Amino acid sequence: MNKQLETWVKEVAAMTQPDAVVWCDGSPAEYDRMLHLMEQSGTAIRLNEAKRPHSIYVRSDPADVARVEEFTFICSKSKDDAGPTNNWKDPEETKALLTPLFTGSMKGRTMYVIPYSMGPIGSPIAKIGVELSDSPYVVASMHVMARVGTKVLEALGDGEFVRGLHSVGAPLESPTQQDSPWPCNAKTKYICHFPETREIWSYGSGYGGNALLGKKCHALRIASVQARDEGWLAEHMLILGITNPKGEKIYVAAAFPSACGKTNLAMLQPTIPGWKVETVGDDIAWMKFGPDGRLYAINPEAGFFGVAPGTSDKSNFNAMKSIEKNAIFTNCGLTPDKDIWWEEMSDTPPAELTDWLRRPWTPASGRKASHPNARFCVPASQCPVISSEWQNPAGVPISAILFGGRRATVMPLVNEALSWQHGTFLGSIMSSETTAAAAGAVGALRFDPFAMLPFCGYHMGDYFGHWLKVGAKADGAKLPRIFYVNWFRKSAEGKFLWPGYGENSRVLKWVFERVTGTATAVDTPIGRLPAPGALDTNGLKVDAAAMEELTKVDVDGWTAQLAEFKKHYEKFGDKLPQGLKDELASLEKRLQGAGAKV
Ligand code: TSX
Ligand code: MN
Repeated sequence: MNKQLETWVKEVAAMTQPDAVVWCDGSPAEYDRMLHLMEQSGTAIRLNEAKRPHSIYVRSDPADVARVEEFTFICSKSKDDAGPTNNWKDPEETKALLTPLFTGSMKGRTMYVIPYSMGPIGSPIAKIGVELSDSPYVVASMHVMARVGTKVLEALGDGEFVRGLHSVGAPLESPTQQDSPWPCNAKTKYICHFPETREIWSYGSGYGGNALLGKKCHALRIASVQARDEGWLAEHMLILGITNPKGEKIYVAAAFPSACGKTNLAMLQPTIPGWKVETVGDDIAWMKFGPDGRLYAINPEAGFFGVAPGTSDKSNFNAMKSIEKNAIFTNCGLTPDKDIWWEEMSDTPPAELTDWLRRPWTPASGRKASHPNARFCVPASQCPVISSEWQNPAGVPISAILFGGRRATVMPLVNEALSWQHGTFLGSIMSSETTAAAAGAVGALRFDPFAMLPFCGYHMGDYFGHWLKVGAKADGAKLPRIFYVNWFRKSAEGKFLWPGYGENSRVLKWVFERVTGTATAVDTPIGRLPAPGALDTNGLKVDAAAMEELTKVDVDGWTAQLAEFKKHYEKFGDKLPQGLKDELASLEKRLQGAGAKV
């Protein structure tokens, strides 16, 4: 038994005062015990065994439905280490602030000790953490999303682990007190990260990224700091394998901001004959250089915790197949025959159901049956196109990295970076246009560099520098090629120019053939665009004018954006690496050379 773990568990139990401490073994019997506990407490409803075997339906408290960025803190010793894009708190002051909250916070509950491995157990890229939580929902979800239990403790031995402390912050003060179906602290929530000591303290929420500490807190915020210190990459990226009709295969990693369809791309069904896409991961990639000098990626997770609304046979057939059994559904609608439903799952909604707020609902209700952040949680192994390599401890060799955003204008369908440094520049200016739904002016650019803005555990300027360093010390010929893609270009009339979804396989094909050296490109001021005819449009119903619009350089549009890029860069002050300043200056020069109106 790991002595440090034993001591820490005792210390936390003394503080939080649970009725019992249970060490999780990770067994299927333990998973079933958690489901039963949730049914008994009113947290979960068992779904129709004939329709959705071995699955449960959960509704959270309306005050606990999403990650709480305004209460998420990076508690590094120096405020400057957290940088301008994170909330910062002093580590000692934070522990002094949170200790009274955690004191007695597990009264009347069980504290579960959840040893977990992010990545295949024993993989040289994997890391171990232990989450202490008073939530059976967290135990069950961690079973799905990570490798948990005794086998992790065996692999840990006397080694180091990330310490994750989690409480829903709703102690039961007396044995007769009626528990809430979704215990949480409606008023007070703190998601605090201590990167220097590899600790996470999460209080008050039982939902998603706030509570399943292996995911965003460990695999991105803490791991990004470990990756910086140890020379690897912890990224908010999907990983897919793509095979051509000859049976040749490459692996691609891709980062997109939210609402760009990362899970859909990871499980894509190609429309072009003979091509195959297989899923390695849909959210996080940990990448390290192998002995051969290539960059290898693992998916540190073991399941998918995906946004449910919008998921359908049309948008993601393989996700719909993945969730047929052994699933945990949160905050969607419940049909009278105890199955789940959410917006866009089917063309015709059920005639009646119960919505996520436990109210009767009909299509005429004029409101949504599911919360926009309703989720499914399922084992990755259930995906029909899961890659045979998804648990390879060595990872998969990455040949290309895609960045992208949701842009109605300016950004072409696909653009290949001129170099690793230029690719890092493209990652740093990743952005989406704000819509009427979000705060700020409609059409203004919202930057989300590398899709890491809410997930980087240190100063983003240093993060950019880390990317440049990784590229500089690698063998350039073996580095992945970098591309910027945009599925969301619109015409002047506001219609999507590109059909997206399965048709994105045409873009993946060009990426594949750039990597293997068989597709042609033209050098432009912004990067390398598909040469005329290089993009496979066989059988595609997109007219020539739209294709032209999708694959040309909008010199004036790019030029107009330079000022926004500069303003975005000013945030990072003197931590903005010289290499990125150089890239911005070179881009400006190339655009001027192309006759941009200044
Ligand atoms: O996921 C999406 N992808 C990637 C798929 C592999 N979405 C959904 C985004 C929200 C999660 C997309 N939406 C994509 C896309 O490529 N493209 C679009 C925009 C679009 C929407 C509807 C149509 C076309 C484009 N419909 C018709 O053309 C009929
Ligand atoms: Mn994500």
